[in-house]
Amino acid sequence: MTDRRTLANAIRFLSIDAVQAANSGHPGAPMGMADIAEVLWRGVLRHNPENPQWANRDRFVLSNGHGSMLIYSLLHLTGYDVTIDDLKSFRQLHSRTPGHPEYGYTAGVETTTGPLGQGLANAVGMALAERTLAAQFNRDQFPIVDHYTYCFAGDGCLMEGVSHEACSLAGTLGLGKLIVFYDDNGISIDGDVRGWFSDDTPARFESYGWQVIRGVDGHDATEVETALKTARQETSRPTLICCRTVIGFGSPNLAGSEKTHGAPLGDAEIQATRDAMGWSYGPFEIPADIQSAWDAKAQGAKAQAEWDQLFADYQKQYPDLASEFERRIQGDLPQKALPAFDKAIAETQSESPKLATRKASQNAIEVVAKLFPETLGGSADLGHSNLTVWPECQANSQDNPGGNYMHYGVREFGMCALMNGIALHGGFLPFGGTFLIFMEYARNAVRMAALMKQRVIYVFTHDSIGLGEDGPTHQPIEQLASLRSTPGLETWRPCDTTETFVAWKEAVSYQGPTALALSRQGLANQPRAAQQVADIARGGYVLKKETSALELILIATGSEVELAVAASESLGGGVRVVSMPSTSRFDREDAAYKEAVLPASCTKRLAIEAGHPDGWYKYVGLNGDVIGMQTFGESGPGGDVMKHFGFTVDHVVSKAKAL
Ligand SMILES: Cc1ncc(C[n+]2csc(CCOP(=O)(O)OP(=O)(O)O)c2C)c(N)n1
Repeated sequence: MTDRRTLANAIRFLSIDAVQAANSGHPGAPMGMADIAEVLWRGVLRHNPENPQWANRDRFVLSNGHGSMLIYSLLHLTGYDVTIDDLKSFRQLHSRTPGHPEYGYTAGVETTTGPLGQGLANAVGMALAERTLAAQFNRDQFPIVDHYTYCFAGDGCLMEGVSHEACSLAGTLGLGKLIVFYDDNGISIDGDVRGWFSDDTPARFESYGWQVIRGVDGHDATEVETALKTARQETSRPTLICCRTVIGFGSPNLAGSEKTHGAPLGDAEIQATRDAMGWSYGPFEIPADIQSAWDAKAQGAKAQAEWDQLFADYQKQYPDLASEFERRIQGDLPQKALPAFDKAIAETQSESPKLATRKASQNAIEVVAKLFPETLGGSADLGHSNLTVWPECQANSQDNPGGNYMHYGVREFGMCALMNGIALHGGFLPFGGTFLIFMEYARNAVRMAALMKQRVIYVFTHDSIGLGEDGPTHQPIEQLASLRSTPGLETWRPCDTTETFVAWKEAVSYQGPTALALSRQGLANQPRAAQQVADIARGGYVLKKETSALELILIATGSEVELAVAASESLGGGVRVVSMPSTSRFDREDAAYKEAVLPASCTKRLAIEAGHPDGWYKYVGLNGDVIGMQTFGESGPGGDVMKHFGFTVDHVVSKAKAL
């Protein structure tokens, strides 16, 4: 029987050799965490390498994503579809082993990590999803949802503020099946962390309400195993296992040094490490006995077969619940939901009063929650401002783990990173609200949702200077432009109830994230024919057609659509008003549709939006103009602020006439 250190060395040398071959990468963390990984992945982790999608697998997140060769080695050794050739092409273009673990590129990678701290927050989201799904679907004798979420995190993850947001909430929620290994090696890129990181990390996590297992020797498999056992026995608190480790463990001259963090060891040191560790095999060579000791395929197939049997019995007893579970895990929409949504949209067109779009969104959420039982809403402590609460929603908590509404607290970044974890886990349609301006606190998690193509919906209210009195700290200027420039993120800024309903319908059916930018102030519902209602989903459409030869096009979004319509009335019959709630959606339309909405022959075009103007020039062209915001706003009643910055009929009319 091969000893555990030797098994762990397989990870070390695959990592060392791949980094050396790529001439770039991070060997230190995999070398330091190899012994911990060996304990977790050989025997404890319940997974099936031949079916990485198995619904009840344990989730594993490498939050210190720079140590990507650790997870690639583990996936290869345990039998996932990650070959030795994949490891040899580490960090090469189009390989399945990119520099940082990327969701969708490599079988077994559960989330994209690299932006430190966020993987940990994703893991909290996964553990929350597991508990919520379990509460909704498990029945007596049928724990069909019953898995752990494990996470590796380094000093960098714990220095990042988002780790506080996520772990504080995990403690309050009592997520007992979340187990985090802290790689306490005392080193980050600049060297010994004591100069910049002197927190009492165990005490910090204890204060969050976590079980903390202190002082584990991360190179002693028995100690790690005992800690893991203790962690798994605690079911009402998450656990942090603090492991003292040595970065670059095994390298005779570089172990313990930041020099191993992010650079190849070099041929001479690699040979010295081989000699010191008694590893007599060549680069990328794993002897058969070591390979078979790692192979988890049979174990995984057995674990899944047991679960399959459990699920088959569950199916017999609860056929409807079982098919609903399968639908939710696959992320399919309920069959009747979209036609029902269309009916709700049509109703808004015939009977909506003047409403703020945040209020219209609340009405839409009521429809969404009824049609989509997978809805898991929430807000970062602005539920009654964002209007994300709906009459039947139930707060999710330790006492009510099946609840469909999350009080995320004042934690925008944590909320958005958790939502990514929830979406990745599967079974849910997460949405979360905050003010549009505080999207900036969450910015990188929004970007990660787009990068991973996760269906997450952001309810960003108070979408312009029109919010008024709270002033420039709260008034978004450049945020819409920033959201619109994010690849794969759909941004909608609807002008009334009907557009808001359409935006929600598009958001729930889009495989990627959607940002809804919603007004605080009331907006009248615009008249539309059925075809115009249908065209909203195309992102831009003719809301008010000219009644004589076309002379001028006014393009607007959100609260400025009303203004454009009013200005068009003063400007005469040759004016067309185009409402463009989603530029990215409109951009994907074919040329004929775009030409029908914005005919090239009409070069007099004016765009109006109370946000940064730059993005609008591609629609108005060189002869056009934009009324937007290039300064910060001001505090004052919303109407006065809008007037002060030129969002008036007179100003629109005079700008239009000047074209
Ligand atoms: C948000 C973020 N900031 C900065 C970085 C760049 N970075 C990558 S690793 C690292 C240091 C991490 O230190 P630690 O977690 O202790 O990792 P170790 O050196 O032990 O491998 C930094 C600053 C990053 N990846 N993400």
